[in-house]
Amino acid sequence: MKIKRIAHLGVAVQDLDAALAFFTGGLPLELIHTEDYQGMKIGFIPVGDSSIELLQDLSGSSAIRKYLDKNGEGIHHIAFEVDDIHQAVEELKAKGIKLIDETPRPGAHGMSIAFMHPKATHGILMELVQPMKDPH
Ligand code: CMX
Repeated sequence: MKIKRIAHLGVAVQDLDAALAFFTGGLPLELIHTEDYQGMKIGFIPVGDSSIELLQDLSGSSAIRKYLDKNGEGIHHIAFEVDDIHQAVEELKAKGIKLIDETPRPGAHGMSIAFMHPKATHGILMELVQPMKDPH
């Protein structure tokens, strides 16, 4: 497995528009993409070769809702881009590292994704991502 870069930092926010007032108004950054995904509203803000991924709960029962209720706003996860996500998942499984997604699945913004479990990663929720060649 080759880890190519930090693709994004996921940040849990209560209200995407309110967060954008800071991230794109207070800071000189730009929103390039928003998407509704699995009960969340997600906004992507490039920072150099990486992005900040703002995550707002929409459904009332998303992974972000539970996190916000427990911890409040803040960094939710780190995503690493890998060269081959299927091989990466198999390597982690062979090493006995606990995964949330034992098989890669379609994520936001045209990525194939797989999460590791925070209990296996020193308390940090980590995601592997790889751009999907054909998202359809
Ligand atoms: N970072 C670090 N630890 C976390 C965490 C996070 N973001 N979210 C949960 N945890 C910890 C909790 O603190 C808890 O620890 P304790 O048992 O010590 O209290 C433990 O993990 C279980 O957490 P929980 O609140 O009981 O929540 P769940 O078990 O329901 O779910 C998790 C936790 C990580 C499995 C779930 O949130 C998940 O599947 N996340 C992956 C999907 C996701 O987050 N999607 C949004 C991102 C979208 C994208 O980038 O594509």
